[in-house]
Amino acid sequence: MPHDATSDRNLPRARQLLAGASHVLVLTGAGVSAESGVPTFRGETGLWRNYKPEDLATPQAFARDPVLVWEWYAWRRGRLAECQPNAAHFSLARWMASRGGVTLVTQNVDGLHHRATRTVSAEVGRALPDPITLHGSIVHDRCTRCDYRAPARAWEGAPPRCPTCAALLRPDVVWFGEVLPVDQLANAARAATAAEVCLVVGTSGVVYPAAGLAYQARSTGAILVVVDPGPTALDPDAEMLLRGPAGVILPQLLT
Ligand code: BJW
Ligand code: ZN
Repeated sequence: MPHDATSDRNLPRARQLLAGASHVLVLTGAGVSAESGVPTFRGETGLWRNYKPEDLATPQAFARDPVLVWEWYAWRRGRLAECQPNAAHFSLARWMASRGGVTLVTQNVDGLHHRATRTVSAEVGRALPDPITLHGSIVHDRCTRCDYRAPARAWEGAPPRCPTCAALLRPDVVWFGEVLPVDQLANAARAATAAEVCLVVGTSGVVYPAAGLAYQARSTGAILVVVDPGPTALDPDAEMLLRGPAGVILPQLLT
C-alpha cells in the first residue's frame, strides 16, 4: 500500500523524538492487526452480516440474542485462529526489549501483542512486561454469573454454559456500557501522564476511555504521533502524522 510522502519526511524526526523520550505511551487499535488478517471494526472488512460492532458488542445485544452474539464471536475466533502477529507487533516488542520506559496499551482483544511479546521474550532470554489490555481477551470465556474464567473452548449447537454454575458463558471482553478493568486502566492513565511521547497506532480514536488516554498524555505534555493509513479522530491534535500501514511504518520508526 503506498503511503503519504509526509510520512517519509516525518519519520526521521519521529525516530529522534522517540529516542530522546524516557517515557513513551504506545496506544494501539485494530489497525495494528489488520496486516495479520484480523478485520478492523469500522472499515468495510469489519462488517459481519451487515451488523455494526455497536449492534453486537453490548450487554443488551447479548441478553436479547445470545446465539447471534456468540455466532459473531465464533466467526471471529475462527478467523483469528489463522492469524499470526505481524511486523508491527514484532517491531514494537523488539523495540521494547531494546530500551526501557515504554508502556504498551492496547484496545485489541486478539492477543497478538502478547504472542509477539512472548516470542521476543524467548529470543532475548528475559520476560518482557505484558501489554496493558483495556478491552479484555477474545480467546477467553467468562461466566455471566460467577467468577469462572478460562481459555475459550470450541462449542457446537447451543452457546456454552459455565461448568461451575451452569449460567451462560460469554467472551471475556469489554462491551459498550461496561467498565474497563480498573487496574489496567489506572496503569494506562499513569503511563499517559508520565509520557513524553504518545505513539498512537491503528485506532480510529472514537472509543472512550481508550481514546482519552491520548488526550490525557497530550494535556500533560506529551507529543502526539499518529500512525495510520487513514484519517482518525486524533489527527487534529497530533503533532505528527505518519500515514501508512503499521507493518510498514513501525519497522522503520522503531529502530
Ligand atoms: C490501520 C491499518 C494498518 C487500517 N495499519 N492502521 C465519552 C464520550 C463519548 C462516549 C463515551 C465516553 N465515555 C464512554 C463512552 C461510551 C462508550 C464509547 O466510547 N462510545 C463511543 C463509540 C461514542 N464507551 C464505553 O462504553 C466503554 N465503557 C465505559 O466507558 O464505561 C464507563 C461508562 C459506561 C457508559 C457510559 C459512560 C461511561 C467501553 C468500550 C468498550 C469497547 N469495546 C469494543 C469491543 C471489544 C470486544 C470485541 O472485540 O468484540 O472494543 S468496541 C471496538 O472499538 C473494540 C475496539 O477495541 C474499539 C476501538 O476500535 P479501533 O481499535 O479504533 O478500531 P477501528 O476499526 O475503529 O479503527 C481501525 C483503525 O485502523 C482505522 O483508523 C484504520 O484507518 C486503521 N488501519 N489498516 C495501521 N494496516
Ligand atoms: Zn458460573
